[in-house]
Amino acid sequence: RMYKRQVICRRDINVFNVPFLAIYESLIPPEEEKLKQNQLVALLEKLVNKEWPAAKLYLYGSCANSFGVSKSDIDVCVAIEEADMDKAKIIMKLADILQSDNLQNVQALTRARVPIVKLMDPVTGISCDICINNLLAVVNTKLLRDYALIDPRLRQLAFIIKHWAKSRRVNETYHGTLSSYAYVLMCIHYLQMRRPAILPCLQDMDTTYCVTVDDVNCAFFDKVEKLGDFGRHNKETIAQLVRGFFHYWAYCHDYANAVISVRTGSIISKREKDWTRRIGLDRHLICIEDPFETSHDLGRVVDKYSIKVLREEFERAADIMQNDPNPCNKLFEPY
Ligand code: 3AT
Ligand code: MG
Repeated sequence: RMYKRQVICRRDINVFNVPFLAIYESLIPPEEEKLKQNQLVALLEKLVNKEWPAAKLYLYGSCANSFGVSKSDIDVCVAIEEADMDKAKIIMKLADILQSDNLQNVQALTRARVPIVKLMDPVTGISCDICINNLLAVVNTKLLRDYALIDPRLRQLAFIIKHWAKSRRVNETYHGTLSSYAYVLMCIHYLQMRRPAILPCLQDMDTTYCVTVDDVNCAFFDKVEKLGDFGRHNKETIAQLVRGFFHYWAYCHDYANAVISVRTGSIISKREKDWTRRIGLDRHLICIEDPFETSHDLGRVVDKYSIKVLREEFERAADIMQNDPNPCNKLFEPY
């Protein structure tokens, strides 16, 4: 009798695979969006090259890392070798140039951590942020894209987690919650830690790609097509992974001592990184190591109020995945 009861009570999480995959599919950008993005980049390249003929444009962030949902803004990096001019001045000049060509709402944000020009293209309706020489972001974009090619479950999981974070308003760094980049790293790390592993640790393998950017050596294995079907020994489904991800961040992560590290494919200790004390504004209440700028904690935006909000949201999501009859709606209910 006991046995029977257990079988009846345990819900089969796999009935939610189909609706979760349907949500994922609905978020994928249609092909024509890519064409419009390329059209805008071509226009920007033409304008930038008039002033700086040797400058190169790179797409980075979600329009290039394969974790972009439909109707996202695009992130563009202009690489200029002009050491004598400071970034703020280049940004001002760039804004001037773009202003004079039919682009709308051109704003130069020179005081941001990463100075950018923001604009909207009325022809394609796409908004865009342009930064100067932020090549580490171009490299971390490639790392994320390469991880996404290894197992389809990463892109599915990350789309669902990003969609949840936006719906629940915990994807707002200016309010002390986490960036999309941080959430994708959390997903990669989670899949690296599964047993059997669903993702390898590319920075721990033979180097096939290597660049040095701003004195940071970025080296990893990028021949991901050679990995075959790396995660095949792990049969976990998307619904199980969504449930497991939230359960981990709600009830298993050691917030007091642990740092998640995609670079090593493991958990490392705060002590080892000297992230145990608050220094300036860095409180290290949730620690996510940047894969290349290893002194950089992507959780540093989180403060003593927003950590509570974040952890309550993880618990809410974990409980919904565990008990709610309709988790695919409840999870994404607007906050
Ligand atoms: P959205 O779809 O726009 O929410 P995204 O991946 O484009 O997601 P962001 O616009 O927040 O994310 O950031 C754009 C890129 O900038 C992503 C990553 O390559 C880089 N980036 C963002 N935050 C950091 C950071 N704190 N450190 C290093 N690189 C970062
Ligand atoms: Mg973006």
